[in-house]
Amino acid sequence: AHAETLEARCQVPVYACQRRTLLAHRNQTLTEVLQTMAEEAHFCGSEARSLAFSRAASVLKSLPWTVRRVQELRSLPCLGEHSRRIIQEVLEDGASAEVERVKHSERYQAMKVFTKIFGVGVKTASRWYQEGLRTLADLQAHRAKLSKEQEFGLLHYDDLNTPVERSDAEAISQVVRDAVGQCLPGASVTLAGGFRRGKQTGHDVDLLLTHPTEGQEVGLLKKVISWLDKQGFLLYHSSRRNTFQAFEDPELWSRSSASGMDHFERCLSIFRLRLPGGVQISAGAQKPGGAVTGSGVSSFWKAVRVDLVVTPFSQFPFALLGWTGSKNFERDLRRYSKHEKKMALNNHVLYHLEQKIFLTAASEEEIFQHLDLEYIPPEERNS
Ligand code: DCP
Ligand code: MG
Repeated sequence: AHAETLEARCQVPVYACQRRTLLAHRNQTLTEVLQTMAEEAHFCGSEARSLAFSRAASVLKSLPWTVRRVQELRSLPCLGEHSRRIIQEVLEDGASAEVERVKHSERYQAMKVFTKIFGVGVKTASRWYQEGLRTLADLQAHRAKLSKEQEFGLLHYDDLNTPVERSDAEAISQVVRDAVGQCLPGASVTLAGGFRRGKQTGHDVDLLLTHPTEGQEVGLLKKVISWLDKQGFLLYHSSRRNTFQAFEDPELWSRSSASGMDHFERCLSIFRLRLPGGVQISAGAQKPGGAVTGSGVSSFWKAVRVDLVVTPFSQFPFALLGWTGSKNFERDLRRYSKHEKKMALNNHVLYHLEQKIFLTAASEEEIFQHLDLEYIPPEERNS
């Protein structure tokens, strides 16, 4: 009865960017099964279905009570028939037969193993599955043609699939801060992504670099990478230049931003993180055996995925908002901007589609103000 009173009183907004979602929530069991279904749909290329399950999970994460009966879901948004059915099964039987079938299916398991390789997406993983491959050992025996990125992904598979601890993220931020300080005094390094939302672990470290004098940031990334490389911090890196064109058709960005891609100068890297207490080993030293064989246990360093993103100062608040996540929060911010405010938001700018003007912002708070949204701090963006 208490839950139903809460439900009656609780108007859950449709857009994730209108909800406050803390990391710890009350419906873990249900959100996990829905996220498995979202992942499975994504593995099948059914993005709409995947999105529906993600949105359902996201709504449950924001609830101030634990759902015990399916009737409590009556007035909630974003809960489609399929999600409700699965939730009901879990509530009544303790598990959903459909979700169990998915989790144990050969395809889901193989896709999971392959997509966990850095640089491998659903398309490549599906192709390997079609070709009859199922495991990493199959992949190696088959001598599948790999990109440079994938080769490193496979080599450091175990490390890159070990959660990155907050202390690792802080240590790497500090190393990058030292590098940036050497290359361009006054430039700043900001930890974004899940760690900024308060997560204790993550799959990578997302760092934003900028300088308060616009233009000074040009050329910074090359110097930083070269410094890090010389010090032996990089196992792999690949950079992309800035391709943002301020005078391009704003209608185009609103579309390209839907995929979560931006145009900043960026470096995808694999860091060689020295572990505290370990003896110093010379730069370039290799772990005994490949990561795939699982014999890298006794080493004093670990491989960590790090993204370095350089932003011009005037775009920094947009980049910070975009790179803080969560993905559900970002997606809904863009959707809300477009449909409720007739504005196009991406990681670079906010553009009013009818007034045809750019709305500038010096902070994330100002962006929320432009959008008539209550400010939601990073810790409450875990939708
Ligand atoms: N992002 C983006 N454009 C990209 C890549 C990422 O806007 N080309 C955004 C999406 C996420 C945020 O940056 O909201 C961080 O991406 P991650 O995949 O690292 O997600 P998290 O940091 O939230 O998760 P994890 O803790 O697993 O690293
Ligand atoms: Mg991250």
